[in-house]
Order: sequence, then structure tokens, then C-alpha cells
Amino acid sequence: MVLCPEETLGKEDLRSLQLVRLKETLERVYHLVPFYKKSFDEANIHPENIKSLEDLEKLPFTKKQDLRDHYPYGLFAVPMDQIVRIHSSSGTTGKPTVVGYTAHDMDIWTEVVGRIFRMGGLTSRDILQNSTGYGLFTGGLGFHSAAERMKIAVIPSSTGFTSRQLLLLKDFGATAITGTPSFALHLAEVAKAEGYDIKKDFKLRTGFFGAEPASSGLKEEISRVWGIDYHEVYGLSEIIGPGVAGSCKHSDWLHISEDHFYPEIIDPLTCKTLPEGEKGELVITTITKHGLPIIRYRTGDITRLTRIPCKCGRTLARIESISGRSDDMLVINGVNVFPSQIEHVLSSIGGITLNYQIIAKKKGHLDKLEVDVELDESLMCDDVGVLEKLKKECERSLLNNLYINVAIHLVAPKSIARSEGKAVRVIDQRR
Ligand code: DLL
Repeated sequence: MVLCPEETLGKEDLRSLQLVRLKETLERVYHLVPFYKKSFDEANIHPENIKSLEDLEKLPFTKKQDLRDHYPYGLFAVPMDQIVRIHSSSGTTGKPTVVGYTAHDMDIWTEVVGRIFRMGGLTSRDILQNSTGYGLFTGGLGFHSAAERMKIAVIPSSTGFTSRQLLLLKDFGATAITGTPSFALHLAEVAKAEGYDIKKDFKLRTGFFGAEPASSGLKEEISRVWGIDYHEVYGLSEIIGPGVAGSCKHSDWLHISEDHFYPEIIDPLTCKTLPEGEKGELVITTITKHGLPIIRYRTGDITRLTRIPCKCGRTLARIESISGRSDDMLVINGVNVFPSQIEHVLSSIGGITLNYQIIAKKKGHLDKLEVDVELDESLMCDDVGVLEKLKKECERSLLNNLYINVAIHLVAPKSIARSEGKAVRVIDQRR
């Protein structure tokens, strides 16, 4: 049973609905957001020139940098008294990306997440342990609001505190869980170590996982150890948060709520739109949002799109699990980090140089980030106390600014290999 009739619309009805909504959105942004008026004018294209969905290609892209350049509320299309929720993520040069929702947008958000909960068969009889981070991150509260709206009992356990999560899971009897895939596996490992009998002690039957990539092997492993159905959730704050797309019981590919978020796949180098089925960067235009409508947003996520009918009966297009990024963004336990953000934080600390190397590793099932940083020659000393203090300062500063735990290793000047071309800043040992 689907949650909304739009999920099973015929192809032509869906396209007509998308076109009406697209045109409304373009009028709205052109008249309400100076950034769009300027960029459309510069491209010499106006809302009335967009007569078909294919015409969308003529419009310029929006990038993460545009949100940063208009920090904090410059791309909002409504006055602040209509905004009921604000979320944000850390930014490359200290400035976060800020997103805002009107009450109407909250209805959309709870609806699209609700569609995915329904794909997992959740009803008001379920109890959901929401082991996704709460706070400025869209994950925890995005799932929470949708669960409440569907009258599902929600346990706001947030992420971390593994032993307590397990206690809650057992005692409160959750039937469903959310979280990152890495946290789900970590939880299972700790459950075993703490003597739980996973199949007997817990009532879980389904889980909703996302915010970071997961291979099909990892998904199967989570399904197997927990004895649950695995539903993948994809999303990004700039578009709405979790809920942009989700997988049903019949396929690993994710149904994208394209009656709200119009998808295109482009070649990230030529920026040309690619035909259905070809792999490229996902670009999304929101066609119903009011607070922060966004036109042709370059997600940076690499995937493919298909409109081959799904056995579940939903007619919404599906995207394949994200296979990579078109930029250098790292996803560390669900938190997004750009190497440039790390560099920016390190640049404000004395005694070290900007010769550094970022190493992403797996520790158990969780991601671990280490950064080797060369000491400044002027600071070369053997005083362990001084070095320890400097290391702690770097780690604290990265945690405060980027919300991630990083292990810093201070290394001798000139000890990091120099490259003749581009510096190799990131070594990802996770795959
Ligand atoms: O990660 C929203 C979310 C929360 C999605 C909880 C799913 C579950 P951001 O912090 O803005 O929002 O990060 C968005 O995370 O562009 C992808 O690179 C990555 N990402 C999100 N979901 C998936 C997924 C949330 N299922 C960025 N697979 C996106 C792979 C994902 N990557």
C-alpha cells in the first residue's frame, strides 16, 4: 500500500504535474530570490521560456557554493516569519550551509519520509528507534517528524552511546530502526560482545539506513545479522534532508519522489544531460518547496536513473545506490567533510604547516579519520608536553568546527611525500 496517489501516477499524468509545479517554482524563485533573477537574466532565459520539462536543461545550475555565498538566508524565498525550522551543515571555510522550511515544506518532508516508512510496512503499531543524529543535521529530526506524523511511536535515541542504544532496543521493544549503515553493524557487533542474543532479545523487523554509501554486501550483512529488511534512504539537506529517495521491498534501487524533486543525470565534466540509464551526477530541482526552492542543484552524487516499472507498483523513477562523488567530499560516519574544511581549520593553528595528509580508515565497522600534519621547523622540539598540547588543540578545533573526531599525528617537517602534480591530500583506505 503506497502512502500517496502521486507514487503510482501514469507517466503522462506525472509529467504534467511536474511541469505545472516546475513552472510555478520558476515564477516563484525568479520574483522572490534575487540570486535566481540575476542568474536567469544572465543566461537570458526566463520562466515563460520553460515550456517543457526538457527545457529545464537551459537553466543554470545551483551549487553548494551559491548557498555559502548567500549565507545564511540569502536564497530563502519567503520572509523569516514563515520559516518554522532551520538546519545546517558545516561549511568549507567556516560558513555553514543553512536550509529553512516553511510549514508547507515540513508537510512535504514528513510525506516523503513517510513514503519510505510505508515501503518498510510501518504503521502506528510500530515503535521506531531513531538512532540517527539529532541537532542541526537533518537526519534525526527529519525521521522524527515523519514518524510522529504517521503516528509511529518514536524513540529519539540519536546516534552513539552504543550500550544504552542496545538497552533501549531490548527494553522498549523497537520494531524498526534508523541509522547509518556503519552504525548498524557496529551496534550488532557490540550486541554480540555484550552477550545479547540478537534474534531473541530484540523485536526489530525492519531498518532504514542512509546518509553514507553502503555496498550491497554491507546491506546484506546488516540484514542478516539483525534479521531485518534493509531499506536504503537517500537525501541531502539542500533538497530537504532524508527522504529524497528510498528503496522498497522489491529492488535495491531507490524510488525518488520526483513529484517533489525533479531529477536529471548529467556528465559532471561536460555538464550535458545524459540519457536514461547512463551513470553521471544527480542534479535535482525542487518543484514544490517554498522556503528554499532550489533549481538544478548539483548534488555531487554519482548514480543512474531508470523508469523501468518496479514490481511494487510505484511509477516513480528509481536511482541506483550512490556509487561515488564528483568532488572530493568524504562522508565520515554520515558526516560530510571536504578536505578544504580540514585545511581551513588547520590554517588557524600555529606551530604546524599546511603539508598534511588525510587518511580515512575503518575501525571495526565505523569510519575513522586521521590527519598527518607536518610540524613547522621553528617548532621542532622534543618536549612531549608541548607536542601533546598542540595535537589536542588541532583535534579540539576540528571537532568544534566540523563535528568530527579526527586523530592528529604530528610528523617531522618534510616527511610527507611531495607529489609533482596535484598533492595527494586524501588516502581513502575504506574500500
Ligand atoms: O545525509 C541526509 C540523510 C540523513 C540521508 C539520513 C539519509 C539518512 P547531508 O548531511 O546534507 O544530508 O548529506 C548529504 O550525504 O549528498 C550524499 O553524498 C550522502 N548520502 C546521503 N544519503 C546517502 C545514501 C543527509 N543513501 C550527502 N548513500 C549526499 C550514499 C548518501 N550517500
